[in-house]
Amino acid sequence: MAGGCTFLIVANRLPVDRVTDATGKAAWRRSPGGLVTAIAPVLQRRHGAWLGWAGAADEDLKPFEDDGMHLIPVPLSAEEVQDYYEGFSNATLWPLYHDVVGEPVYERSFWEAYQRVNRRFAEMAAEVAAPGAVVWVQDYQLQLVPAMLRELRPDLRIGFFLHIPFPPMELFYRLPWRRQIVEGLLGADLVGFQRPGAASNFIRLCRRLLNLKYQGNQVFVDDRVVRAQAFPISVDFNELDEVVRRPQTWRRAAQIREELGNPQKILLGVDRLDYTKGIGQRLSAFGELLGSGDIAPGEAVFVQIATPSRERVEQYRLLRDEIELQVGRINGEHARLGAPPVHYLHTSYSRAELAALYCAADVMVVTPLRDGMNLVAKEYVSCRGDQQGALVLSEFAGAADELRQAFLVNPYDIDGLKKIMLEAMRANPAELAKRMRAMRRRVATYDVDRWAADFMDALESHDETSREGR
Ligand code: ADQ
Repeated sequence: MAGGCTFLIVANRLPVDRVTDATGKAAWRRSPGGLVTAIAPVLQRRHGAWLGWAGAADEDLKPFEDDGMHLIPVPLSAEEVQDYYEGFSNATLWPLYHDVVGEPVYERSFWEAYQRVNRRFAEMAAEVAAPGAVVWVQDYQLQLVPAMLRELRPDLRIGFFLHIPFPPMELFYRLPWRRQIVEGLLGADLVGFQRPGAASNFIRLCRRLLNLKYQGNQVFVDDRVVRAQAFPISVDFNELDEVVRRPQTWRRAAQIREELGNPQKILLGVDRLDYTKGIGQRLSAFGELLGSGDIAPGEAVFVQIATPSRERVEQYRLLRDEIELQVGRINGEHARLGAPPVHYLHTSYSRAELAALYCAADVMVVTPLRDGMNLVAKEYVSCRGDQQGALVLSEFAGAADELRQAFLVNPYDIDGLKKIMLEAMRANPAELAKRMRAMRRRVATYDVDRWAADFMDALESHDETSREGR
């Protein structure tokens, strides 16, 4: 059975959040975040549809239109949310794919739910896709969908993009269902990753685990060719660049500085509260610099914005307690009345306010232990049209491949982190400008439109000619 959608996005979540307006009526609002910004314009241009979960358990919603997009909700029961989403996706795959920086939970009931929910997504996609339609499946929650969908609808062109890292073979091998996951992904014509290293990890795995032949970035599966390639995701450079051209953004940045007591230097971290982001490491380094007197009292403040996430997963609750303890300890030891050195906030900000924070920050500290890309680093660069500001960036973020002029650091090395944070604080304006100019050139060229266009071009040009090298 085929439907009428010629272009379909399949993602765990729909690109909208439910909000209640002033009259108490429920409405939908486009979700913040990179993926939606990147894909919504492509979807609107192609009059496509987006299939995903609406965010609440046990509800059966009809398809609806919002913001020029046709949205098709996929229902999930409370138990499925627990086992497929919080369980297999966020307690098994997330830590495993991030180099085991958290301990993965291998639970058979989670796997059962993952398969069941992936099948539901595939069946619903098969029903609405028009003959020969293009279907773009997103991220680690839906890795079985490509093969399930291909089985139901071999006529479709299927792309898959993984937003998080893909681990080295030695780690991936631990997964009891490793074979099924790789076979699931191989249902796609094109499997996209953030970094070239992730694509090579995947290709090596196809060879070792499934004994498949490959050449360059092509893997040969039965009579098909699957391409595995890197497409580093990016941000809407022009949108941010435009926001910071408005004088009110800089006025707000100056006001933020004032509110923080006009310190010489403001250091900033903006992250989802996640154990992969290295928040504890950067706070340790900052605390030690205060303790040793390398940073004088009142010289610098650290603003850490940490949006709580996945709070029903135990590791996330523990992390939150740990970070709160650490902030409390640093402030207890080093604060003066009314002037804490660490400002720790859970607030969710508008784009304009976030841009003002980026403009106010002398040093942006991005220190994940592992990260697929990290959009915050690219957003900071996009906002610094004044060519100032220093970016301290972990070598283990995908963004480090492109932002080579950042102050690169190994976040596990606390002494190294201290040194580089000081270096970034003390760098002279000419050096900062040189680094920032180069990074801005990169992000301006490889922006999010380019990412989506490159992926779609590769997917749509994937045809029989790919087999020439066989
Ligand atoms: P995340 O792990 O969520 O994304 P990141 O890439 O940094 O990480 O994106 C976070 C986004 O949320 C940014 O756009 C940021 O501005 C926004 N944000 C964070 N805190 C906020 C706050 N308090 N208020 C408002 N906005 C806030 C996953 C992968 C990444 C990959 C992206 C995209 O883990 O590696 O870069 O997907 O593929």
